[in-house]
Amino acid sequence: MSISQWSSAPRVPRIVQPRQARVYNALPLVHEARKGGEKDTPLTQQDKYKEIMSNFPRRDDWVLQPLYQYQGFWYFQDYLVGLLAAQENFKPQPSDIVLCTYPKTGTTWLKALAYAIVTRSKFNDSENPLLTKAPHDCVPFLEIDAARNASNRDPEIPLVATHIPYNSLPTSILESGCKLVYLCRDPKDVLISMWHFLRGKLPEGIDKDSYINLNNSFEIFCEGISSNGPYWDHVLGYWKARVESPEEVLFLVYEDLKKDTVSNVKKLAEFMGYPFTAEEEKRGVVQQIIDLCSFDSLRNMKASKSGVYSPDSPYTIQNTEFFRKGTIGDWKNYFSEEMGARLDQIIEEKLNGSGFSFFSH
Ligand code: PAP
Repeated sequence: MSISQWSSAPRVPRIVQPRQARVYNALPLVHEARKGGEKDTPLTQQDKYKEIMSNFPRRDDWVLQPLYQYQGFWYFQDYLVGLLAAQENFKPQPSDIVLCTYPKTGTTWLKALAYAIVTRSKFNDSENPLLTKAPHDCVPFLEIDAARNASNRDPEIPLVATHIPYNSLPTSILESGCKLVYLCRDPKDVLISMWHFLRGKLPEGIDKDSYINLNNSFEIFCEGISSNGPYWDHVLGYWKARVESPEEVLFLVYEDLKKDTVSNVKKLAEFMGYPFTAEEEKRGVVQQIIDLCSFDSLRNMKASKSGVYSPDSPYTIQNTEFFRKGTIGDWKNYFSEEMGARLDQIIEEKLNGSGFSFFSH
């Protein structure tokens, strides 16, 4: 694949003009990768992606690591390597259902629910892998596990998950007719959840408040700069796809899923092609799945308390980090009313005319 094919310009209909990025001099990443004078060592695929990336706009003012802009969105470097690999290599199964989310919008919950629904006739209640494996280990991420190694997938489970925006999904997915399920969440709670998560990545002993300052994170997020952001463009991409092809894209909202879990879980099962029968409803199967996947249930599983997600990738995360509060409106404990109103206004302006609004949920 030649470098020119990896243009950072957005493919397919662009939702908004990407903002003018402050462009920093990119580090010579490929040379970083060849430490110790190994000049003749052939570049790995990852090194090649990093070399390509060094041509992309870069921002150093989000947290932890620089962000690179690709097809209108911002990414951490390792994540973007996975995205580029997925675009180039990922081969979906025709029956695949792709669970699509922006980070911290309820991915873990959606993975658990979808997995429990799809596998309910495969396992009896005491055997369900969700009892012993964390949701992230039951449903692979296409840009992390599945893109790195196709054998990470269980071919009998037609589920993969992704944080990739709609317009950057691998063409193989868009052309395959795979069903997509999108879950989004109130941006104020998303930012707070992300802020906690990223702070948790800082080493012990560091002054977390000065390193990942909430006000700075808020300002930068409002500018559209965050990993996988701008958040509103992520939402808009999937919303527009849902408007165009409702039979291929299901659009869910975390707050609705919290407030009316039963009907949203039924909708999810129906859309995925695994509807509950009247007999199952009578037996209470819907409620059993909801209970199994509830915040308290998942958080208290042994795998959630002790396991590590993706130990062989750059994304080593304690499973406990995926379970914090799981509530609606935690932002009120961190932002002033004015900050909340400002972010609401930005999002509403960005979504204006699309037919979707967070205010109606
Ligand atoms: P990811 O993008 O890194 O995979 P993701 O699962 O999308 O993370 O988001 C984590 C959020 O979902 C956390 O929100 P909080 O920080 O506001 O608490 C987490 O608590 C919440 N969460 C995880 N599991 C559940 C669940 N079963 N029900 C409701 N919320 C959940």
